[in-house]
Amino acid sequence: MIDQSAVKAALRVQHIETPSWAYGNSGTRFKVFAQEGVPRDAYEKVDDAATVHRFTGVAPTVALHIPWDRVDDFGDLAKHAKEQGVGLGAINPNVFQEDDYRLGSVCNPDDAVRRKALDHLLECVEIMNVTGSRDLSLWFADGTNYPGQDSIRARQERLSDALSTVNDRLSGDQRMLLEYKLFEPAFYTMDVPDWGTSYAHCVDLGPRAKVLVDTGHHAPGTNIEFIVSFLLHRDKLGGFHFNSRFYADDDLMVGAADPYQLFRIMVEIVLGGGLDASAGVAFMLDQCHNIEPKIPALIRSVLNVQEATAKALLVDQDALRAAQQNGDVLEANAALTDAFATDVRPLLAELREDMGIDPDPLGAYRRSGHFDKIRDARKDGAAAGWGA
Ligand code: RM4
Ligand code: MN
Ligand code: MN
Repeated sequence: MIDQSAVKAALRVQHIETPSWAYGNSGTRFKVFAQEGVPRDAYEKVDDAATVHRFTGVAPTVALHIPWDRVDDFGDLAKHAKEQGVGLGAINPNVFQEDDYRLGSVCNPDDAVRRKALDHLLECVEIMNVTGSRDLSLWFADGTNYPGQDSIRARQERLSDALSTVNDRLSGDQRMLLEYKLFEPAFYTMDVPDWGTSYAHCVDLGPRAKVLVDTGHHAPGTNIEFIVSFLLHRDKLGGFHFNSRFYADDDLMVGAADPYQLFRIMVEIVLGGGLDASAGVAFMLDQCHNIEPKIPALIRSVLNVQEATAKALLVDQDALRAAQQNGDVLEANAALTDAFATDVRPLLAELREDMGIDPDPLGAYRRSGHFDKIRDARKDGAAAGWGA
């Protein structure tokens, strides 16, 4: 028998971090469709993250991307976040949007460019010191497009050097999470193409360095839950960038393309103790809402993660283990599929009532009239976004 109150207790403390960049305008390389009511600066992005938290109760932090969210005083931004009921989460350096980075950032063959990229990473550690953020999320667009373009080995050495300098700057409970991505923007080699490369660097770096799994960064057919299980077992799973993909790095809403995959990932998290705070697994979203309204899309995404987690918590682990031990393939599989088939919405509605929030977060947001308010308040000035 599953203890429903234990399930609710686990869900109550699961924190899902939203990304500041998901609140701004975004698009593909073909077109950015401007939306109304979009935040104009980091303060307003924080306000929107606070709105998502108000309606879901489980999204108490927002990740920042530097320099997209650069402000004069990060202490003041942290204070503003606190006043709105949220905190500032992971800091994401951006070393991919300047002309200097044509041949890469920390792996660039040019010393001066490498130094510039490293300085930005170190500046982000300084920002963490002010915001109180625990995690530095590192994603490098570095790689090559053509065979022979640069030395694969030398680039790995440059990467190690930069990572170890950053690692030495971390203090307290600070960590660095190293994200990998199979391809794009480089198409021949990426310098951190897969979890194995990230894992090897993180092992070298020691306990502060962990792997960040962005669910959209794998080849089609990759068994992501295997990676999750392996890394968690080795104490090297730093966290997730959740999103959905149909083709490439689509950045669609998590749980939209393949809710069963999300469930299977959360099953490995639950079985491996990854929901315990001591496991240090950060549940973050990394999405772009190009055609759908942003705040409701983020509410939907948070709910999707929560639903998958609830279903994973409903797996009858005793029955699963017994079936596995008996070699009963069908019963073992049924332990998972039964949990996946359970409608967890009534349980989550109850949980929300216990938490003092509306049981229907999306409906409540729509009824609140909040969107009309921000649309009017943000009529003037330039919306934040990629501006492509
Ligand atoms: C990358 C990667 C990073 C994100 C950027 C915007 O593909 O997922 O995490 O910060 O996109
Ligand atoms: Mn990502
Ligand atoms: Mn991505």
